[in-house]
Amino acid sequence: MIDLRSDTVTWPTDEMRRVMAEAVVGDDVYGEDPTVNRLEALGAQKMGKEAALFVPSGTMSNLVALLAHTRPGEEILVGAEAHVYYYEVGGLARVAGVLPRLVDDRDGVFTAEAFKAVLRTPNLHFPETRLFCLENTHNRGGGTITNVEQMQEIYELARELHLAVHLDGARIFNAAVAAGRPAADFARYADSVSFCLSKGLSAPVGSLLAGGREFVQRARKARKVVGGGMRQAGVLAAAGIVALEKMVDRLAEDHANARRLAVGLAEIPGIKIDLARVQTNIVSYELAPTLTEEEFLARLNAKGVLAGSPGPHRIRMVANRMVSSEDIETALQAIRVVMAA
Ligand code: TLP
Repeated sequence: MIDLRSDTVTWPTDEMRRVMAEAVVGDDVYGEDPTVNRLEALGAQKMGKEAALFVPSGTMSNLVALLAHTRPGEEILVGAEAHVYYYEVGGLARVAGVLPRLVDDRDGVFTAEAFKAVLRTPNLHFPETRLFCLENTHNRGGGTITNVEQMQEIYELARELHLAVHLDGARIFNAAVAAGRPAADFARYADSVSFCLSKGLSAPVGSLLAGGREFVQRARKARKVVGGGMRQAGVLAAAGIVALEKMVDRLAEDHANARRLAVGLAEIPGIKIDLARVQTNIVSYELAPTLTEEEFLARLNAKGVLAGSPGPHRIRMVANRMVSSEDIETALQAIRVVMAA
């Protein structure tokens, strides 16, 4: 099977499995796991932040960030297409108890204008606004990048309003590699940043939530609330260290494969794709109205290719370490046959 459903399908590398077996561990709830401590320090350093917290998933990382930034009943400004609003089972409302006010991120990019457009002047009737939530790269946007200058403008707006900024940087290293800049250049314009080790970076489990020391202390407590305090988690953190030290540069291969795939797709009748949106490892495209996404995915599956669908007549394919450039050619051929039928 050529699995293009997500970059989450990546298996740990041989080196990861080796360091996991040999990891020096302790009880992390006591702060005594040296490997977790090393991963957290490394993650903080990569983001240019004072501290970081190891969490089991990107979903928990975003949730814990909301719990640490807000109180129930407060309002957050979040992208209408953002993962934290769209794909996290409503945890923001159900667990954090915050009210989302939606910002237009349909183009897969966040702008200060879009935030300004939904800001309200304080009023007795309104909830207190507390936080801006960004996502970079933007998953539903198709792996699109909000550039550093746009992030800076949003951050300056938040500062003027005394609001905090959280960045869902699940794929921040994809943005960094594509832009040819360190991830810290992006993270600089957020008070907290969540990033995943288990996507293109291939660790089996885990995300990090980085920010100021005091924020991370609050986040540590919030992680305990949601049952995310882990014990000998150094076994997992060991793979995370390899992910951060050795796997970032290779994301360029995924980007090249995504581009290869997108260019091939653009030539297939019945497929509509905006090549300008293919900026990292995600390829999102539209099928002719006569073909449903279910039909397309089933026929493709029968030819040994797995993909996903973010909505009606839409298909998402994500380049990842398990898929070679030859596999991309094979997948393209399968798509040509399905579309010709
Ligand atoms: N995204 C997954 C699915 O949940 C859709 C995927 O296959 O892309 N933020 C962003 C921007 C994400 O894309 C994801 C995962 C998460 C957070 C959550 O991470 P996990 O899966 O570790 O909870």
